[in-house]
Amino acid sequence: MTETEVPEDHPRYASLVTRHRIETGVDRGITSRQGLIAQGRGEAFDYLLGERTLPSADAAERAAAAALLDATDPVLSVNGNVAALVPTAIVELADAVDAALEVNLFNRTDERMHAIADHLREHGAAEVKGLTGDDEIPGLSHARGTVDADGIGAADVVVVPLEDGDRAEALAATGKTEIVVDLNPGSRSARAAAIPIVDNVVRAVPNVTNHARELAGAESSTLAALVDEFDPDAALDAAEAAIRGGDFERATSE
Ligand code: PTJ
Repeated sequence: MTETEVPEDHPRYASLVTRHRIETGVDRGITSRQGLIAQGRGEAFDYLLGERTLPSADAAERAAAAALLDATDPVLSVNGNVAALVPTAIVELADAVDAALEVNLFNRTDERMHAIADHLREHGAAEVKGLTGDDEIPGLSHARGTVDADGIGAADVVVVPLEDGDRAEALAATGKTEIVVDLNPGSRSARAAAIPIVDNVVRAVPNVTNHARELAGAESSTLAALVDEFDPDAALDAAEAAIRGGDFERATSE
């Protein structure tokens, strides 16, 4: 069954399409098999959140847009799940905030690095970083810490969707402003981030772009105020409260 063959009237259409994208990503050598497990974990949290963008996540997405627009050298990090799920949307976000795209993998192989870079170019990316690998995030062993010196290495603001906790903590320790997209508000990645976005990457990335388009042309002081006013702990608490206090029957009966 291809994406176009998923029955549109199925009550869980959006979820089925997402699963097919990840499956196709694995078949094409873009997504790692661990990416399937990560997706399953994310889906469970999304059920509990009611598969919607919480007001607190929308506020985080607006703060993320402001931080990206106000950045000097913003970079969007792309892994195998992001490339499979939102290739067009991540290229559009990069264009909207004038950010670089960098392939950056937890399970780094040359084959997957090239497959993802090609996939992003097929979806409109003019330039894709990550293949040079001439810098390291301090404190990470092996290829997990490899980045481009003129990409994540030089960035002041980095978006890392679906990130491993160790890497997110090491990146935050470099002093860069870290924006994490992660459906688990208790994950170390979300807790390490200056701006944690607790939302599905398929909703979060287009919504950050929408906010960026609205905020385009705003003064730097306005953008900086939006970032300063954002409270990461309050956002994480709101997501946790939504999960613990949610209407479980409604979320799972669709
Ligand atoms: O392509 P690679 O080699 O860089 O590997 C990417 C994965 C995601 C496999 C790797 O970074 C990994 O193993 O990540 P973790 O430690 O499983 O963490 C992934 C986090 O993302 C978990 O907290 C999930 O709940 C969350 N997550 C999964 N799917 C989504 C998600 N968050 C937002 N949107 C999703 N669709």
